[in-house]
Amino acid sequence: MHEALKHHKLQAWVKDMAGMCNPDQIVWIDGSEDEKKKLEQESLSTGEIIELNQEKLPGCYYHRTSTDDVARTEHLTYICTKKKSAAGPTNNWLSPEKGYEKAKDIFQNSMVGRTMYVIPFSMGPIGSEFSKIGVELTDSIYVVLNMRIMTRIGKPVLDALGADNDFTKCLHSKADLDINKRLILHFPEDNTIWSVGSGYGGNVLLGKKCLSLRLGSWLAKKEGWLAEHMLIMGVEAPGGHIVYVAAAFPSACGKTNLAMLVPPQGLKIKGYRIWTVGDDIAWLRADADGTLWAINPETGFFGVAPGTNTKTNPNAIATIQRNTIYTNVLLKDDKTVWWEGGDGPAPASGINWEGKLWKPGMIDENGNQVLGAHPNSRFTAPLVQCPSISNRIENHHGVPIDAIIFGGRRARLVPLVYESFDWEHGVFVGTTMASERTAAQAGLQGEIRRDPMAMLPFCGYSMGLYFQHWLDMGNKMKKPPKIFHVNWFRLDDNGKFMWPGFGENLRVLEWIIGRCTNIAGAEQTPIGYIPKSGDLDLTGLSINSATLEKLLSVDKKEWEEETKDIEKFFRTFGNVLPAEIKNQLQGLRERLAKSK
Ligand code: O2Y
Ligand code: MN
Repeated sequence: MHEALKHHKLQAWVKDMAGMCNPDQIVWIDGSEDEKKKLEQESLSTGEIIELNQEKLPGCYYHRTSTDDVARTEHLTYICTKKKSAAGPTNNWLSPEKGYEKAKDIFQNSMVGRTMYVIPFSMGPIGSEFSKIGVELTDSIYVVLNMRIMTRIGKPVLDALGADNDFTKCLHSKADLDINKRLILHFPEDNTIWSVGSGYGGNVLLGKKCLSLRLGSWLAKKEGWLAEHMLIMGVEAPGGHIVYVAAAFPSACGKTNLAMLVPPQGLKIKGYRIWTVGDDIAWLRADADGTLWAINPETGFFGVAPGTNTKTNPNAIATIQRNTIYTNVLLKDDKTVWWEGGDGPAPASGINWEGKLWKPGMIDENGNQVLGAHPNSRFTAPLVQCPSISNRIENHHGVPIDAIIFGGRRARLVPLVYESFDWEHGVFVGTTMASERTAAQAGLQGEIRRDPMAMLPFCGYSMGLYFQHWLDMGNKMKKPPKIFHVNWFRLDDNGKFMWPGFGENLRVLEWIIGRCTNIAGAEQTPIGYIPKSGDLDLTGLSINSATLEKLLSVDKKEWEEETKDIEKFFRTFGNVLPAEIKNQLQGLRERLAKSK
């Protein structure tokens, strides 16, 4: 008898959900190659996916979603807890009764004429102490094929689940793909996720944002670990020692690019190499050895296509040449794909993300440029295809983290890099993370959006308690990682980036690992330790000394203004904001007041 049949709770739940959704049949996903071929054939026959040019892009497929179903829908995403306060002031909230009731109406009979696929999946290496098992029920083959890439699925997961191990109950149905009947609901008290009415990305690949971050953060708080919106990378220094860092950036700040960084020639010759562990999510645990260890719970990249090219991210381009699912990019006549900011010129024509005939330079009825690819169009590709992939992604114990990096997109004020004084100060730095709109986003220039630890859309409980959890984690470690803040996005008076970014960011990482190994110098400032110009190796980089000085400067007046904005933001969290965080803000003010 198969393990799944022995797991009475799993059997009963599948039966129960099928009773509500009423599929024509139920198929248990085993994860085999045969099964994959069958699913591909079936979804090709219905047009759910389109086969791409198999000579140029072997194993690659194309999928288009509804035009109003192209991104995570935060306003339809809820945390459903008995008490509203448990969800905190920054999440949408419903009571579990209301949540189930509203969603049941939409799930009822939503799978009539369809198949319900049962996908057992593991976030993290199967059997690792870090890992969590989920089972997603879905009526979308696109979801099954994506989950195959993004997670570990099938029989080995059922074997690990055994007869009575716990699992997250994940239910998804496309239903009518109606935005007015779309809900993404999280029931942390029931270890359950319900998603209905969407067929896109973060809304439906329930292992990703829903389990790994929203429910993950809830479980992490309860069990004493961290579920974070962070890339993980190894920086191999000359001599072969690898320092692992985890880094959190708000969306659209180049997390995937940094995770796959290619060292510029000068640093490559010096002996630097980068090892990619993950580009989006990190699960971190303090070990008995007193240090912090991290895994990437995923097995794939779900990366943004526009802007990805051989210059910005050569490793991503190499990764997505095979076994990749492309969603909402432009389909070329030769059945290859293209996107704005990609390689090569725009094709003379193609079918765009909306399924319409497209030619370069087309203008819509409002005078706006018609795009070939949706700005949030994506590639789903296996981690193992990345040329810089770390050989430790299957390591059950993960990798030891020496540095945590928080990042922002700030046109002014925030220096290229600074190091916090200690763990508590570093947590405060994480709570102040923010992005600033640039001139490219007309009308809103200068607007600051705060996104603590890049977790505002993803923390499954009250953010104030989440900050407290970060503080408590510091007490669990004999040697907590050093915490840094970076900002690649400072602009000069002409609106030009002052720092070249991309591969050159390794020069900043070099200083960061130098600080971790006590070999790099720094100057103490009111906001933290900052490299003096000679502390960064800038050999071969043409950057003038005035620019560098500005990039590493702390403007007392502007920082005093910043503290007012931080204080205003902190009011969002009311009296749940930990005293330590308030004290840190006060400490920053006092240091600024004392400085010249
Ligand atoms: O819009 C979506 O559904 C995808 S969102 C996403 C995907 C991969 C990595 N990060 C994100 C994000 O929003 O942070
Ligand atoms: Mn993300």
